[in-house]
Amino acid sequence: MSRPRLYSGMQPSADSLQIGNYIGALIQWRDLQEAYEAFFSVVDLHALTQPNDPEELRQQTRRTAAQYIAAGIEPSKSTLYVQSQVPAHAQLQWVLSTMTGFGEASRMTQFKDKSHRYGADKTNVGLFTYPILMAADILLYQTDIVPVGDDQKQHVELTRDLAERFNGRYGETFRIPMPVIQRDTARIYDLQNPLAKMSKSAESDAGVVWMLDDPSVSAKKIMRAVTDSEGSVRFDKENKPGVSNLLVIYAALTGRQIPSIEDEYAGRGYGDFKKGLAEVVVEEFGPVRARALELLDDPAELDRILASNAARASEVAEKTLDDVYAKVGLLR
Ligand code: AQP
Repeated sequence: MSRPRLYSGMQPSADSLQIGNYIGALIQWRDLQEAYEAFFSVVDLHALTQPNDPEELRQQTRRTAAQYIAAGIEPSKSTLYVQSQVPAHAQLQWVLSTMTGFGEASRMTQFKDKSHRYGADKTNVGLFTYPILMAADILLYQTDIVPVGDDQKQHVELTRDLAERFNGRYGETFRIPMPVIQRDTARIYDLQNPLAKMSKSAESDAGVVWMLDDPSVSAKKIMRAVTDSEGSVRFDKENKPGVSNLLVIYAALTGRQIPSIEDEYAGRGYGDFKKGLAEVVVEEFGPVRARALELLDDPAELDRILASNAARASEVAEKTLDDVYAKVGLLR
């Protein structure tokens, strides 16, 4: 019996992913790839909405793919590919954009936030149509579930609306995908500003732990993480956001429950706790980093893996696109 389909992706918007990407997404992806027929994309077309140096973007795309594999996404089990290598994404986006209301797209809060942050001069139309490209990504694969952070929920809802609209107008074409929202506890915050989410595009990298950072650099960042003056290791998101964030990271990487970590560090200072967490981080990411760097040492082999996975993705995507083109009246 065929497994249900899963689609997710990340933007190659930095040289390295950060540990929020790992805890909030990659760990789940790795587990879900057993039960689902999974498509994991490096969404380079989405990354074009930000200014990029072309050679840098190519490198960041390879580096992102290498980190997926190093984190345990198996390209022989899941389809791990680069979005722009499957032309159907951009082709379906055009059709869907003709069915999206201007007002509807204008309501997307991520666009409102980002365009406000960048200012009108630096806001491109691609940023505005970003959610429609995301809808195309998901719908091409007849996806059942889309694991995303809660910030992306609105985009998956738009995807569902567009799929229902298309199906209503032209007959059953797209499967209606369900968002699977990661728990709030899977959200990781910036170590220097524990009220802001840890992000690849953070203004300062002092509070961002990169997956490919040298272990000694990551350890230093953890030792310098902002805490509070209370001195007790306990979870209290509202009053102790810094310590709570460190506890969430600790628990996520060890599979332990937060109370058991609180018990272990009861009566000990933040220094000990941070040292313990630094060891956990170094232990987790040491092998991931080594594997990613090994893959990046042989870009030709990595490109070969990505090309064969893109061919596999194209086979599925082209079927959906053909059906769509025929239904909307394009000459086949
Ligand atoms: N801090 C985080 N905590 C938990 N999950 C996170 N994700 C990102 N940051 C955290 C999850 O990682 C995936 C990456 O998605 P993306 O690259 O498309 O963009 P993003 O969510 O905007 O991630 P970044 O790191 O903040 O990238 P930039 O700075 O480029 O926008 C998603 O599943 C997300 O939920």
